[in-house]
Amino acid sequence: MSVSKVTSIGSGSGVGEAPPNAYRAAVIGTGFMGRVHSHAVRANGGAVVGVAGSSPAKAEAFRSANGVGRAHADALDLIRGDDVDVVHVCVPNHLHAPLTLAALAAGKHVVCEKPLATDAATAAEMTAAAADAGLVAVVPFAYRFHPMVREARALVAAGAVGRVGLAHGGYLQDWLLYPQEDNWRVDPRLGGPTRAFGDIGSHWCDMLEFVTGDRIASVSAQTGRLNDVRDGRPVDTEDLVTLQFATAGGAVGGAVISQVSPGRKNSLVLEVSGTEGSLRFDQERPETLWAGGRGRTGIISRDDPDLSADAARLTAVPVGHPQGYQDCFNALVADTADAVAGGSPEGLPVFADGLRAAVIAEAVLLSARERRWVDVTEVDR
Ligand code: 4PW
Repeated sequence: MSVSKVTSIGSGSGVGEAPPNAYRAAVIGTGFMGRVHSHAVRANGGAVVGVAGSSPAKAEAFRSANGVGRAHADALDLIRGDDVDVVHVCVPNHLHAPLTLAALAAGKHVVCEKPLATDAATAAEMTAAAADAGLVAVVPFAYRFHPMVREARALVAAGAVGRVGLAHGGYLQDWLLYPQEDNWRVDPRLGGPTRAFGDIGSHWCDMLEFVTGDRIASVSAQTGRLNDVRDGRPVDTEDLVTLQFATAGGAVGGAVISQVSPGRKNSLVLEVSGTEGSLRFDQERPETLWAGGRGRTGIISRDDPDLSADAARLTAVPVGHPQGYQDCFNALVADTADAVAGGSPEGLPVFADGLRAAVIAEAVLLSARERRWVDVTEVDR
């Protein structure tokens, strides 16, 4: 299916001259992620032709606040529209599979939020459906689009770290700290059986594997909970995870995952060290990379003249003008558009990566439940 020029659509694109591969999107979901995806589509010169949400009123409110073409009461009507090239699925996790499968069946490319599904078997079914349809199917592991994450990856690949022996860090937030704070993610029927790990631990593991090119082979995990009751209801999902792992390449490591760490807003940190050096990326300081060595230790910044080509291509604004979270999504949409137009952009996270995250999450839950080391192959069907 070809992507038509977006300039003719008018409504919502907000640009004069759209990039040749800008696309027309349907956004399903009216929350924070729906807004982030919509901004990214438009930043790439595309148009959000329609939105659907959990109620007609929410869809209409989103439409008028975000300059979207039209509001739909029925997501399936929107998905099937002739003027939709790519469907962005930004709804609670249990709806990812039915909406994605409907979009693929309608011949639409898909960007589906993570976790791709609430279990690995469904994620596998979605991945197979996308492959069978020959459509672009992206899962937004958006932190891959920080230039300094690309730089870390390029440095590891070039041997600057040597043989990686240790990887550690974590992903800490505090937005679910208090028992009165509730969210659909807390409910396993809507969010799936893992919450903190599925929601943010998945980003950490994706970043580890993306940067090192290595794979987590076995895990030993514990889960914990600060709040057993939220909003008067008992809670089944975890607030906390501690993870130990070994990789196929022979490294060992650990990560701590929490959505209840006071003061930690979006602290995603990965440090890898090897026989030659260490690298540390901190998502809350995304313009720099700490590079450690026995001889020399320093900071690599986004204006380094030796920045790798892949890091340099993701530089959106001159140094001194910080770029961050939304820029990552903008870049993800630009690469999605490239893939829709037939390109093969470097490092685009696709459904296979979402399936990989779902498999690791199941291994983590199994390990915590049975209090033992689990080989990822045990759940990798
Ligand atoms: O994917 C994650 C979300 O579910 C995000 O990167 C941050 O934490 C923002 O919202 C949640």
